[in-house]
Amino acid sequence: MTQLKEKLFEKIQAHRPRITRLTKEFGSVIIDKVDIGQCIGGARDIRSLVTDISYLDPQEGIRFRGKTIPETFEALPKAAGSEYPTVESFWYFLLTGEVPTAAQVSAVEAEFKTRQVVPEYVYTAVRALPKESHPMVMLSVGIMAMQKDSKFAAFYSGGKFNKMDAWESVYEDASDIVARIPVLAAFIYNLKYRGDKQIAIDPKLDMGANFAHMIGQSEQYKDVARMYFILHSDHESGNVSAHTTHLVHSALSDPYYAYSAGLNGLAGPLHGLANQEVLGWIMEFQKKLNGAEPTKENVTKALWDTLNAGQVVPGYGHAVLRKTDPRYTAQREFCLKTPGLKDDQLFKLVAMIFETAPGVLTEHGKTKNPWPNVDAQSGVIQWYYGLKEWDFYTVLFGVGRALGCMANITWDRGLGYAIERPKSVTTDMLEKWAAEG
Ligand code: NMX
Ligand code: MLT
Repeated sequence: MTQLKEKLFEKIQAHRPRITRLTKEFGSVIIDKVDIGQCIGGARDIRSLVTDISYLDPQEGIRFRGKTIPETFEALPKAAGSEYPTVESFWYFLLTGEVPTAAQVSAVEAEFKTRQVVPEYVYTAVRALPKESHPMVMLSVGIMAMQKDSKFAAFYSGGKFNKMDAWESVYEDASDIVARIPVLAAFIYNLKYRGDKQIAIDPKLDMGANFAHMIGQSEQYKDVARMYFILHSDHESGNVSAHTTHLVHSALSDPYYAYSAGLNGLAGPLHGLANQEVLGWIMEFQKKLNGAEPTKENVTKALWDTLNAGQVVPGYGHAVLRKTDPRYTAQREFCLKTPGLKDDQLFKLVAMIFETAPGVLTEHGKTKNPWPNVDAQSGVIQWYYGLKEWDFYTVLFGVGRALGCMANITWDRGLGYAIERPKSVTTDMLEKWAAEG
């Protein structure tokens, strides 16, 4: 067993009695009630999931294992020569809730090296898709293709399946997925946009740095990749990608089936695809300006044009958050402290949209949250560093989100959570309850 797996086992064993006690002694304690609006309106705010990996407060935003974004970046050991932690140190932290030592991070890095090689048949499967396929289709198919080697599926069908040990093979699959997904993503990038000019893994580099290297990016982009993957990792359990992954895995479908499904949810424009939509919106706006300077007036008009056409303003609003997303703020701060980026025209336009859109959305009066989310700021950074193929941006999100989804389902199995199966009702029933008041 690796050090990380041993530590995780210790944590899972310590946690199990808490879940047993809650279920046995306090199972009937009421923590929420459901109204008709929630039943029709996407189960909004209903407390019906449990995770200890992250928690989203509507005002404060995300905490990973109890730490805010600045606290997380501050606490974790940094990559050599960088202000940012490695993704490997964050993975240790998400899984165990403990800040790793430098030696523990090195052990995870070494473990990832042994896991990160993507089998050739996966590349063959992705190459067989039409080149015009969306890169999210390629990513989802690539993950699905790897299912053949699932250790969890082998454990289940091997005749010795038992609930107590099942987490171990989920951990194996989850770690393989996390280590391999940036390599698969880099392959897709090179296949689609660089004429299939592939770059080999550099075994000396940490995960974020190796991704930068594999897509032919600059030294500075290594920190962009580390920051991006960590920021996009997890947003408690109710978001579409995390929830889908959890739901599918709850049927004991293995992590490959589960995460491929999660990615398919992430590919929706109201979820992860919004970062692609933001860049598309900005480019369309610039085209209409036809060389004129962006001003508050023409930004306001473009926002109203979008709203009046019955569309949403991408990158704004949130199902839980009621303030500016701290992931937006973390990326904005990255822009402000990066020479060149802070004076970049596109960054200035994004900043102007930030000044304008909340007022317009408030006046429009529909959204419960007029403030920007993570997607409003992420694309401009990618664009600045030359990653201009914006239909790839959701793939970057998918690489980061693997960390949270895989940590969550490893714990799901560790704690033996049940198959998820909420109850549905009919419209007749709702009308009857409505009439009864
Ligand atoms: N622009 C215009 N209208 C909006 C927006 C927006 N950005 N956000 C919400 N609304 C509308 C929404 O469509 C709904 O209208 P209707 O009553 O006609 O159906 C109304 O405001 C109430 O919606 P909310 O309760 O505020 O939002 P909800 O929880 O249903 O949806 C989002 C949350 C994130 C789906 C929604 O805010 C949205 O569509 N935002 C734009 C897309 C986006 O940025 N998604 C990315 C989210 C973060 N991520 O990475 O996943
Ligand atoms: C996410 O990161 O998953 C999004 O902000 C959407 C959500 O939390 O619902």
